[in-house]
Amino acid sequence: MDVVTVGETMTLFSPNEHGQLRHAHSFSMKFAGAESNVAIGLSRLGHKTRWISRLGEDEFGDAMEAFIRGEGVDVSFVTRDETAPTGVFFKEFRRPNDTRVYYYRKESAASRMTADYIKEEAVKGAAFLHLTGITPALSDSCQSVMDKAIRLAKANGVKIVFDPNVRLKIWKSEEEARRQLKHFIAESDIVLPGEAEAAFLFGKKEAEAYPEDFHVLGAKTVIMKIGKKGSIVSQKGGAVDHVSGFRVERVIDPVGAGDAFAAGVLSGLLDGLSMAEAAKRGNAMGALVTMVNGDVEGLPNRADLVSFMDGGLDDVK
Ligand code: KDG
Repeated sequence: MDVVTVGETMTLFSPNEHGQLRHAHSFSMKFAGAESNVAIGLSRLGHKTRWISRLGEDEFGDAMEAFIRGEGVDVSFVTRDETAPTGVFFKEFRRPNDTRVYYYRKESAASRMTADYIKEEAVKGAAFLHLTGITPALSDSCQSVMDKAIRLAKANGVKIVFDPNVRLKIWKSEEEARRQLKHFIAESDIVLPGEAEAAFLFGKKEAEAYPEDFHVLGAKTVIMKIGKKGSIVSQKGGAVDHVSGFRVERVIDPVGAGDAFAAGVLSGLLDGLSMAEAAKRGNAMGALVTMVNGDVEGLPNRADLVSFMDGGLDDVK
């Protein structure tokens, strides 16, 4: 196994019209969740991935499991809950540059995951364990899922990659979010924050958010996403590189771009690229996903990625 990830995936109802959600008349049903997005992104590039989660014993759970399995992701450690539903969320394309999400996930099957569901054989042997800051926001038992997964990864020499994925709608408070996310950052080998997330975590303005704050907590490598400008790669006590982004003609749906970025970075590292080259692949993946509606629909296969990176479009200077 190359990458193991743990987290909630929801049924997504994406409106077929732009504007306020209250006026939407028809929706496309899709599946989306930060962690399975990463697993699917990697799988499309030929890497072996496993997604661990808990689904309702319902139609959405059945459809989701089949969809993710169909993408080549191992789902053999996914369990079912007969008394809690699969979570649901809606997107709203309110206006250009204003996409919102509305969750219906409280008490979902995934929020009821407990540490018992994380088995050593599911994590052992992987190169990377990918986790995000969404999972600990779901419930106290999901916090213990994170701690168990991290403990097993460390015991088995699996590198921990953490995307803070700050989702304030599901945290009890901003203080709690900061406290817990910093705890997981301190446990991680590689951290993939967005610029706004870094500013939130360390109480700074966006332009003042620096990877160094993450190093002080203990993170060895930080790759900070800086939107269309690309990303900044920083190694603890080492060099800081700016890796330029790719031009996006028109953003259709930005949700999922960070997950595509994570998949690109991990794919690059699995292929033996340098951190900066891996970040470049991440930048390309993120750009590709924003140009298509849906979290995973724009994730490329190898040929598509190579052609985009080879100058389908120019780099942003
Ligand atoms: O990163 C994209 C995710 O935010 C989206 O798929 C929904 O997993 C999701 C979440 O919890 O917000």
